[in-house]
Amino acid sequence: MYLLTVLLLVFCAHSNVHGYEREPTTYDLISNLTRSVSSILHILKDEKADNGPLKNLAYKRETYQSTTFATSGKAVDGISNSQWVAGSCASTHSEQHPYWYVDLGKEHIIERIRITNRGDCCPERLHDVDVTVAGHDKRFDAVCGTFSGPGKASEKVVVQCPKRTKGRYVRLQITKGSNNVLTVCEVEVMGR
Ligand SMILES: [Ca+2]
Repeated sequence: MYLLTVLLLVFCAHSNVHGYEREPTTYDLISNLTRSVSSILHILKDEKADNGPLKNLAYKRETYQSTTFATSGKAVDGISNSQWVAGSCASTHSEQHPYWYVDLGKEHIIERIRITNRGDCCPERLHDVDVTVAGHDKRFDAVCGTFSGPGKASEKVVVQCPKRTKGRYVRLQITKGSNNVLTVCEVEVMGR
């Protein structure tokens, strides 16, 4: 029923745009029908793209952070081990508003962010984390969500973005308090 409605709407739209000053020929009708089918295929293709399988877009992408105590890339190495001695957690030094971000390489639809918190020590350090998204211009003005915390040991924090959030860069930043250390053992950006 939905398809039939779309077909009729698109067909009518094409008929209006290409209004006839004469009786339409069979060629005109076939031509319009072809354009209508083509439009529908594009609509279906877009819908399919929106509903495709989610994958971790951050895996082994370029990463950056405000200061470095443990390298930022450890958060996208595909290893979620939350024990510091495993050597797979990224961390900043202590500062007021530390941040970490990943470059996904190109713009994607982003559904949610999953953050693995440190498990062997100081999980409460993860608090008041703003997750924002930016396009090519690196203006992090699209808010995905906030984790107020404080985090629990080895917690998998999930921040769900508003529907159809799109961007290339995803940033985590602690926005409240002072003497903050941002430590993340894995950051997965789930999207398409
Ligand atoms: Ca890791």
